[in-house]
Amino acid sequence: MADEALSAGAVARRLGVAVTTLRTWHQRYGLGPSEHVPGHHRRYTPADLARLEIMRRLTAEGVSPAEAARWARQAPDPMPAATETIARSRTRPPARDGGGTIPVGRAGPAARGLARAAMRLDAAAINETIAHAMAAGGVVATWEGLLRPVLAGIGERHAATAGLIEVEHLVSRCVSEAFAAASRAHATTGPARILLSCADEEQHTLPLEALAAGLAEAGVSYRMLGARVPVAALVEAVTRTGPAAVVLWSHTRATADPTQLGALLAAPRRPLLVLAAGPGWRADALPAGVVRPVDLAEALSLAVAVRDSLDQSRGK
Ligand code: B12
Repeated sequence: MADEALSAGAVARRLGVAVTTLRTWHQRYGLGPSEHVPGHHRRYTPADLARLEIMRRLTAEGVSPAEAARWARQAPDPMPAATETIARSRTRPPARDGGGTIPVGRAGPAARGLARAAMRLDAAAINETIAHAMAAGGVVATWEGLLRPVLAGIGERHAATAGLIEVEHLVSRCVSEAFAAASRAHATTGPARILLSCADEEQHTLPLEALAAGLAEAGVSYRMLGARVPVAALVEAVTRTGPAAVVLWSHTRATADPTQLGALLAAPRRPLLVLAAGPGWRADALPAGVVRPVDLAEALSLAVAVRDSLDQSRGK
């Protein structure tokens, strides 16, 4: 190990960060050099380097340094042969998933089966499991009991190992397709009074797709703008279509700029209800008049209530 160990300067160059940043990560988060040769400065081992690469990558993605450090410290030691590749790469995961399982907490056997199918990248089994759950229990039960635990488990494993990206993508794709099929199966008529949109730069669409499928199941028409909607485009859509409710999804702090909500409230055709949905939004930073649902069921019932009150006021 000794001849593979690196000085702080060499590590800083490889990672593209300042030596002072390395020092801060060492002092504040315990991510320092672990090799000690008496009479010399401590040096960074390949395992130290792999942990620092996770730290660099996650902080660059907007994860807080304290949270990134927690994941970095939990990362398993890489194989020596893999370390060089890891250190050179900016985008590849620092440790590859070597099998294992996706944790699903207390979720039932269907979720465990889905997690196993996901690990095998078995799209047919994933699709079948989701379709079966949708047919048996509907959108909310499928989301809460099956999909959410597996998605959260994938996120957990990914954060700890930086692996499973292929699993995350395949499962996301299958979930999207299942929700799209459910939405088509319950095709609604009448004006779309609910507008669904992701915040600017937000790529996490699945919860919004769950809401869309839930609305379709409840017979409520909606319009879905999908991922990464710039605020000007969102306001334009509101101005042109005059929705009664707008649901703006933000999954991470990085996309939760409350001025987007302010723009909706100031739009010429201000919606009756503006929902800030998703874990990105900070409850204490929302403009007055914005509602923050806690889960899919609440978002659904608020949207259905708006539709019902409009129908009543129009004497339908
Ligand atoms: C699938 C996934 C992706 C897919 C998304 C595909 C898609 N079409 O949506 C892809 C691959 C695109 C992706 C990209 C990225 N991702 Co991602 N992703 C996930 C994953 C695994 C699941 C997301 C999801 O659908 N969650 C749904 C449930 C599981 O989330 P939940 O928090 O429990 O949600 C509850 C609340 O939101 C609440 N709720 C409150 N109001 C409402 C309203 C409604 C209507 C609903 C339904 C629910 C609800 O109820 C929900 C449960 O029902 C998560 C892990 C996770 N735990 O979420 C990471 C995760 C969100 N991603 C993460 C990251 C870092 C990224 C990337 C930056 C990675 C990268 N290097 O590019 C990019 C982000 C790009 C961007 N700018 O948006 C991090 C975020 C860390 C952070 N705190 O900031 C996570 C947490 C993974 C991790 N642990 O590191 N991701």
